[in-house]
Amino acid sequence: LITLTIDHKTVEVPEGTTILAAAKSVGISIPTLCYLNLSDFGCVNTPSSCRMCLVEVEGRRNLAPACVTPASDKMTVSTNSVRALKTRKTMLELLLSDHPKDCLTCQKSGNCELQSLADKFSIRDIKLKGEQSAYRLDISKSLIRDMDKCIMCRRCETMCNEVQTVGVLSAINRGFESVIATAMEINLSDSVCTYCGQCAAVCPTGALVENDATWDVVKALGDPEKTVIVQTAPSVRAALGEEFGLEPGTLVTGKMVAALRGLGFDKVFDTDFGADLTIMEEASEFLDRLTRHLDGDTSVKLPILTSCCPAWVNFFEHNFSDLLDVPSTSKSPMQMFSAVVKNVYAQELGVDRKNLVVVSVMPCLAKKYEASRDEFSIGNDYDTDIVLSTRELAKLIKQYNIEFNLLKDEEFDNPLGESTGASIIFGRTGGVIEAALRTAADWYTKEDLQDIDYTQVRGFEGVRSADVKIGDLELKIGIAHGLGEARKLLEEVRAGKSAYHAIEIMACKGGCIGGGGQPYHHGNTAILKKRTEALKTEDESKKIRKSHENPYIIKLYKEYFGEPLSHRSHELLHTKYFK
Ligand code: HC1
Ligand code: SF4
Repeated sequence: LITLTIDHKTVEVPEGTTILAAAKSVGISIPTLCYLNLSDFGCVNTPSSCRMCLVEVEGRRNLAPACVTPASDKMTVSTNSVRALKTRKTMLELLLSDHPKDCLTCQKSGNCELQSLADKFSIRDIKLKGEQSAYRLDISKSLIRDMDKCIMCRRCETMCNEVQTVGVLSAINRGFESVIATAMEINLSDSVCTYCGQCAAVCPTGALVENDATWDVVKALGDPEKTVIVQTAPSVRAALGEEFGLEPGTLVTGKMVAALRGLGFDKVFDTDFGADLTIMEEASEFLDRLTRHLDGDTSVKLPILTSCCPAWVNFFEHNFSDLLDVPSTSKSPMQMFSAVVKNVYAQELGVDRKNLVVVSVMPCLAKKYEASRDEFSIGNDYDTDIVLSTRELAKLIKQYNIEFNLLKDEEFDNPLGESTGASIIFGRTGGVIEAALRTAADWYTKEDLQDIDYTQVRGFEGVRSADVKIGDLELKIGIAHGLGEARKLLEEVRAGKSAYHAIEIMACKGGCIGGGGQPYHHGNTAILKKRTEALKTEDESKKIRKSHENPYIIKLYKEYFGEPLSHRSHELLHTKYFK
């Protein structure tokens, strides 16, 4: 350990600790804009470009950037000398001099780190006047990129290149001309962007934000011709409360349902029903491939890969198009749900599908893109009409004057609001495969197994390997979250060296609970773990915890689909992948 003094406080830290981390350990928060600690994701963003963290180190002539300067024994640091404060303020004014002054209409207003520093430093006038950047907006289904608002912190670049290994965003040019861009400055929609939204999740300003669809929902809700149905993804309930000041990990399922009813949706249903349906098909596919493989059928591909995460689907379509027959062909729960609503439930309701609007509330920005894929529509009539992120839903609830925290818990509507514990854990890493195991194990052993907590597949390491025994079968299960981690498992599959029977992949760290549309968590895994715990609580509170025991799923198969993998289920519940 080394001992130093920061703002007259004695600090003891291990050698190699930065001044920034040493200060934090004694409750001194030095401001930062570019720095982002993603060490749980395998990297730290420290371009040291924003100069917000400059501090005074006794004996040094120049101020030192605290994010990259190691603390040393007997060092004396002042984080709030007049020179440090003045320099920080000047740096901030410099950043603001080339920044649009449209805080009132900026989508990031209220969540912008630059805006909150400007307030903290009492900047009331930007004296420096200079040239303004003027880039064109890049609008895709999922994201809006406004490089006029970019402060070159490079967090998105680190996220896209190092964590996700997608490599879409990087800095080009020098000096005033420098900007984060795609290769050849093409639009994101023409690039290999997966729409995972993790760049937007870490952007400190409004340079990268979701394509906001709240007004489309307002219009649909106000249209008397339309029957508007909402479905909510498993992980939304574990994070939505944060937007209303509740502690991370507060489960708000009942309040969320009440709020959605308050907004005026005709039916408040649950994507979790779709997740149970996904398990029916995916577990069947898995057992089918597995038994044929064990019977010596060499045409069968193993491992099977889960396919419900749309950013992951984009990633393998772009990067592993030689392996398109490996993932499960089951549609995601969101798309299965919407297909059932538009093609089966519409008839039950006696509503023409063109007058039915399906709104999905998702933790994910790639879901906006997924909903717009051609294969999920009949002409211009899409199965999922509008996708809102968790953040957008919170905004809508506030617009409709609903006091979220005062709401009394309400229940989902039936039949498509009924779900099991298995579907709830879809929202966290390892949950989809655990849900599939709960069903596959019962089906394979022809028993009603009681030991259904597959704790081997749980955890937070980026890549995990689990040995699972079902009956006489010894299964090897792989789990990856984060696209960089997924790439490692995929390279093994490509090389024919994968020892796994099944692999679950989620594009975002933690799974959907860490999706790009969730309340901002700034790479703080403690928050993600609390959201994971919330889903565990809900799973354990459910009377039915296996997808194939959902009574409405049983009814749907009896009355409509027949068996999993039947002709009808192939028509409505399965999909294809494209190069
Ligand atoms: Fe997910 Fe899924 S779990 S993909 O992570 O399979 O978005 O929450 O809705 O579709 O159910 C997201 C979450 C979500 C789907 C389900
Ligand atoms: Fe990269 Fe994901 Fe952002 Fe696309 S959405 S640019 S893949 S981080």
